[in-house]
Amino acid sequence: MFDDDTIVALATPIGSSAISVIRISGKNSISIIENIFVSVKPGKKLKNQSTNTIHLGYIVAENNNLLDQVLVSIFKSPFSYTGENMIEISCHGSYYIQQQILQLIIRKGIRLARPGEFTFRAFINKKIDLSQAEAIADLIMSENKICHEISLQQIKGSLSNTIKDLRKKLLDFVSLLELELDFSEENVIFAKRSELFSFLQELKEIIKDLIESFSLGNAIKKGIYVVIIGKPNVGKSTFFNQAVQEERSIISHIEGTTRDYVEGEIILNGILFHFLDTAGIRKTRDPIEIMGVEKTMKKIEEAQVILYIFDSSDQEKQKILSDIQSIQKKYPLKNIFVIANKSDLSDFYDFENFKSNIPYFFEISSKNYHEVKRVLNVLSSLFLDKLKEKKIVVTQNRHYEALKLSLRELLLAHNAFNKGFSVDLISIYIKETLRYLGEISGEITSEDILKNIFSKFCIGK
Ligand SMILES: Nc1nc2c(ncn2[C@@H]2O[C@H](COP(=O)(O)OP(=O)(O)OP(=O)(O)O)[C@@H](O)[C@H]2O)c(=O)[nH]1
Ligand SMILES: [Mg+2]
Repeated sequence: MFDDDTIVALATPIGSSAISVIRISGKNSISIIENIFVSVKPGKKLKNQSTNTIHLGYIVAENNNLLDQVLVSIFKSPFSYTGENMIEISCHGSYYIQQQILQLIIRKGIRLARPGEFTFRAFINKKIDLSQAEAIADLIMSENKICHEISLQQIKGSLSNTIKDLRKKLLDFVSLLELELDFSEENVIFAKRSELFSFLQELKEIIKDLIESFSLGNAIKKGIYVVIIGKPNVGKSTFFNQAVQEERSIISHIEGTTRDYVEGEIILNGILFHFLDTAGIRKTRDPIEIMGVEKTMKKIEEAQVILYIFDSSDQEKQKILSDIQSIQKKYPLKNIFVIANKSDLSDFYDFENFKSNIPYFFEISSKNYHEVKRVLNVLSSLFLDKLKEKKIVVTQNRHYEALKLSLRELLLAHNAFNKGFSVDLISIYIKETLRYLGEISGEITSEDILKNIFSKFCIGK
């Protein structure tokens, strides 16, 4: 995958803008750009300038054809993003100028970069590790505050540092165990068993915690799904429209108004939420409504939050409570919010029984935006608090898989240790644990993994 060609790409989007940035990386970048750049200061040469400096001048093509006035930034190896010699040309942002300068550079023998190739070189030159490279891709894609924060934290190396510390300690132990194997005839013990045991225990907890953080991290990256359910006519669509601040769903007093689900998005406290308004759940013969109810059931499975709405004036309170309790039982890991709606119709409802059984219970009128907003605030705070509890949040599928595999090997090591199995077996399991942990930061990687990660980048990054 890696060659040491000098590469070029447009780092800003194609099309017109105030300025565009063209990036060049590789050992010949400075000497080649020297040939097409004329400084405003007569006689000034790029190769004599110090690193991290900016120079005003012109890009001049063959036959002294002037293309643009530009700023050229110089980064000398190793003080650059890729670790190689780099140049960034800030030119005027017209499509014509971008293409003319790019083509001129290519004619001078620099090739067009592949997607992610700059970041790949940063990785090869140990400027960043793999999980940081992935976080850079996430950062470019992040569209809300929380995703932005999580990816920044990962770029700073929070996950990699944790993994590196764990690996280093494990490596120390495994080296001592291997040493014992070398001296097996003398029957000596180098690795203190009690220390190894408590370390394995500690490691297990840390990895479990990271694995657990994934469901939250993943939900936050993709947005949290909130499915609104309840009997027909209780005010689900009214609540939904208020939440997404749009007349999205049709509201009417006729039962079974919403037959298909309707989706809307909002950002609360920097977290993206997808709300789903669904067909009211009831026994019906209408084939379209039956399909709607089936879809509702499927959406419930996928959601992180179930928002159950009922009509406060409904006489069958006991039946409603037992319905809610069976939902709680069926989905113990989901957050269940319950709303007694249409509270404006009367003051005489008694919900003591509900309040004592349901952690998130609200009496509101969905017609009143401020009351709906109160529910939304509790909802977003719930997820913000969950995030604050976690020091590190795993957001990449690849990390999640590697963590699960390393936990599997670790449990085997732990078990082998408990049962007093031989040192060589324990050391095999620990080495496997090390291997999977090493895949996260990229200390151990296959070419396929690298290709897969860097192909997700855009050209110029
Ligand atoms: N008084 C009062 N009426 C409400 C309130 N919320 C909804 N309604 C009314 O209740 C009726 C049903 O509201 P919808 O939002 O369509 O109910 P739904 O649960 O989506 O109904 P389906 O789609 O048929 O399942 C409409 O006439 C609403 O105006 C409320 O808080 N107070
Ligand atoms: Mg509806």
